[in-house]
Amino acid sequence: MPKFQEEKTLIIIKPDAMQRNLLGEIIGRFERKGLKIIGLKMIELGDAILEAHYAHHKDKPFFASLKNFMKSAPVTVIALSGLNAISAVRIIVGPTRGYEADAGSIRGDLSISGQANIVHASDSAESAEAEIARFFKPEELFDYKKIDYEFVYGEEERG
Ligand code: FUP
Repeated sequence: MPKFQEEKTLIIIKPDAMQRNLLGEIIGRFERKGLKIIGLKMIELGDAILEAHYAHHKDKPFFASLKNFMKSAPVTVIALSGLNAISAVRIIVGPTRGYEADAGSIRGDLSISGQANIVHASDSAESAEAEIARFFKPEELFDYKKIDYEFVYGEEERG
């Protein structure tokens, strides 16, 4: 069993999910998994932050359309923590295109698009650190112990 090493990761609940009234459904899935919410807020994204966040896509033909989509309504950004949280969250979210994602994943259950795919989730330790810093000020992140900790993790996993 892996010893508890807290990992933090960044989620964006995208405009399609906000418009389709899926915010509670999505947050509930992360809560039920046992992940701890350490930061949460609603924001509107602008060009500068999207150009930083999607820098790896800036030369792709879909980039302008992706930016327009991400600006089309407010989003909810969430920082989560937990054991192996970065990969655990990517598994819950599923692969990029909803029409290819397994049933049971957020994208597999709730989307059928390659663009309107409900959520963003950090894909590595480096991007998680950069993305949390991009979307949250230090004082917007909370360090606290949850009372379910001893039931979410096994004895040897707890720090
Ligand atoms: P993911 O890590 O699964 O969010 O996927 P990517 O970083 O590859 O893509 C980021 C976003 O770019 C996707 F969520 C949607 C958008 N995208 C498109 O609109 N078209 C594509 O062909 C690929 C990605």
